[in-house]
Amino acid sequence: MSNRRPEQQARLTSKKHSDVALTVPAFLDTIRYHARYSLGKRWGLCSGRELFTAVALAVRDALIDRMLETEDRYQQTDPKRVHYLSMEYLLGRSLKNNLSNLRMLDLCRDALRKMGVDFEEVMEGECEAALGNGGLGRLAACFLDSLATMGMPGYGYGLNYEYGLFKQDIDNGYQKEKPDNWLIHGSPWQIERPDEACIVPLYGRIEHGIDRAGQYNPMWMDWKIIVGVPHDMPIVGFGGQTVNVLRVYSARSSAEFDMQIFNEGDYLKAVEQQIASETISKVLYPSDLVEAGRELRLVQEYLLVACTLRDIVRRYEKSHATFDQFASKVAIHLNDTHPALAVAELMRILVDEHAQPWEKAWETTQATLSYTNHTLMPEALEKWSVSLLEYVLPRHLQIIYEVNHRFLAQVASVWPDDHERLRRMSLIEEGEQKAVRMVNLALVGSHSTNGVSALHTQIVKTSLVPDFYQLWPEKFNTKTNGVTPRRWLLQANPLLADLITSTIGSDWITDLGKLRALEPYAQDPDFQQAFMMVRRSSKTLLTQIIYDRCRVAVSPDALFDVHVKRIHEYKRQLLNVMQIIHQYLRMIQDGITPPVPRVYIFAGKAAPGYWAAKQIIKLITSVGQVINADPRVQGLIKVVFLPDYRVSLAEQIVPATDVSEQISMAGTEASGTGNMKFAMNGALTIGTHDGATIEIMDEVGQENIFLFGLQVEEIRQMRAGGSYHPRTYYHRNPDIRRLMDTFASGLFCPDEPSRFRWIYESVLDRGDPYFHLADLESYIETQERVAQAFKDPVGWTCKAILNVARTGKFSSDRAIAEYAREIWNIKPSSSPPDATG
Ligand code: 26Q
Repeated sequence: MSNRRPEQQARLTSKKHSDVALTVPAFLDTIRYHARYSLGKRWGLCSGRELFTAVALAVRDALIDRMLETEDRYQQTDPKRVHYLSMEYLLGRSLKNNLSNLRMLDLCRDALRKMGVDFEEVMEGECEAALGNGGLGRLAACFLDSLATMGMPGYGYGLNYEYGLFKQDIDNGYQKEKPDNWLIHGSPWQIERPDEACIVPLYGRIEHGIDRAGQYNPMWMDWKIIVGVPHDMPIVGFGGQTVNVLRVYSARSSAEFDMQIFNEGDYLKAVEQQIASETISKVLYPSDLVEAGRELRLVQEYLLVACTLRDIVRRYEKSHATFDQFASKVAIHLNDTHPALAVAELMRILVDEHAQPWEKAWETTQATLSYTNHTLMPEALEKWSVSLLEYVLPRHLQIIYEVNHRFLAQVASVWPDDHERLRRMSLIEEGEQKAVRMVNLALVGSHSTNGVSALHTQIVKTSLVPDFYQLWPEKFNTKTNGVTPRRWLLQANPLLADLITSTIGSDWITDLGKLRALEPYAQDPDFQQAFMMVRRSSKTLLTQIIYDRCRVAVSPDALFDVHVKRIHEYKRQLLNVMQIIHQYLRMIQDGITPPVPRVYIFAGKAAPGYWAAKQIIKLITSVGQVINADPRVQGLIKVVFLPDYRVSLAEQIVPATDVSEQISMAGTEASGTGNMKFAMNGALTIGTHDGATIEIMDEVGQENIFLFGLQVEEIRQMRAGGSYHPRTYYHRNPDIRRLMDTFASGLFCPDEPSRFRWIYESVLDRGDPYFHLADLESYIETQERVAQAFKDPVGWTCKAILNVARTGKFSSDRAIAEYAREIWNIKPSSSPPDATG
């Protein structure tokens, strides 16, 4: 098994699955056809990118046939459909994924070999679609894969940002941002649909009219227009039976629709207006913190909501005369509060445009919408100032006030005279700057609110919105996140995928619980051997990448300790650095050699305006520079920061990871999804009692994971009682004192010794808000246990195999099945594919 080359192994998997009628010569012809007639190039003169485009267009042909078939199927059977609204989709590259799900990987490899073209080089020609920041956007992408794989009628809706998440350079150890102009050469995956463009009015004022029947009839007047042009991206499920659509909108202007300019006939102003309109979908907001009061972001959110709802209503009206069946045919899901204006927009459409009575419209709205919360951090909760909303969306603000009025009356009928409670539950935050609380709006306007792990849902109920939980306990539920095993195991780790398939068959690809059948092999010396070989070749590949990008040579026999995710104080990359500094000082000052050589691997982007996060990147690179150059610790410890963390880099890191760092302060990471990808690929987790990491422990067993640190309740009590004093740890523990002092001494920044003093002060003088010192001792001890465990390769491998075998729960297929059954009430429209082929 283990002496086969990757290519041969991959072929084994896909030959078995191959159900595609296409032959190698036919596929080759299609590629050549596209090179010539779509790109206008002679084959021999195509650049790398053009080769990619020609191959992608050939694959797109296969996708489009199946996409049209899928849409016909939905039209014929008129099933209930889900519409997933998300400001972010972190898709990454699509060519290999599409080939793999169509089971055309081998076919394509053979075809390209015949043409004398390197397969991997063609794959590298694709720009990544980085239309997301991190976890939330990547989750949306995994969910699309699962919906299609399970044959669920589901559409994604988003924005077609011209610039995705910024690219990260590391310059003198600091992060530098560069624009990601990913659409500069167009995308072969997007089908523009100008005929379905959508007209969106904004700004203007409300005229308070009375209709013929004497009813109040508000008129939204003097609005400006932007146009949303849809671009459809085919999303193919594994096996190729279902191809759903992700519809992303680009903003365009339409001067002739703009009442004001049209009336004035001012040409230059119209052109300026056009430029302004087109900036709306220009760039993804690069943050997981909310920046208050950004008008452009509000307009982006409304563009998504307005275009999507028009599309949904248009499709519904094609086959239904009234709105009576709307909620039984349409589910609309809000990925966080970013699209929560959908509550007001759906009410506006039903009441203003379709003359529905308020009560009936409200019943439909609540029954249609559902909402996922992804964050507890107070600074990440969306609020829009009343004055901005009044300016941009006056009618929506009016509707929100009416919703609030009726809602508070309901609360008052349950808890009369409880003014404090009314204040807390109101959709409007009173104060100097009145603001609409989007969490409250999403909660009130939907029938379901879910958290993304068991612990997170518990915190949502008891601490984020306890009043709402008391009022409507039945609305709250948990949907633990998941990740797609197609991208994160089958494609990212083909060697492990083949080892698994040759051992237990291929059913696991669409039924990840089947990995349990690997459990008996954890003790099998032959399997262990094969497993170790697979991991070693992934690690060897990563050593090359590390050398290419960081010029640091590392050994694949060292323990690869990996901390990759967005840089954020709550995620505590700093805790990891403290531990590294401690290890280093023990070596050079105490002469203690660690049990095993280790490579600490970091990667991740900091929001451009997040000073502390950017300083932490500089800290990691500075510590790396000193340690990597110190001859006293050669071969024992290395620290690297891989620039520009993104989906494709994660695909290379995950299979090569021994230890996965999931060390957020308990109660801060809603779920995490990286944690799942690593465990599924055989990394052992060192982590806190936070997010879904707790559920990973429940699955893999306490003896196969390293959990440490304070739990949510302990932290809460220490906070409440004012009993956390970081200085006590500093004075009590000489190791902690020694490592903390390096932040003040300039050991890691001799050119500017005060550069990291802020860390010393923030931790010791400003209360250490993320409890680094409270968890440091147990983290250090636990890292010691990790090293001891790694010294026993067979014992370690056994644990790693059990991690793979027991992480089936964390497939996004399981998550989507739960959403479909318990929230959306949708069913597969075809039987799921039979992975045995
Ligand atoms: C909001 C307003 C204005 C600008 C930006 C934003 C914004 C953008 C992105 C706010 C939040 C985000 C992203 C949040 C996010 O990724 N949360 C993560 O969601 C994952 C999927 O559920 C969880 O696993 C992570 O724990 C959670 O941090």
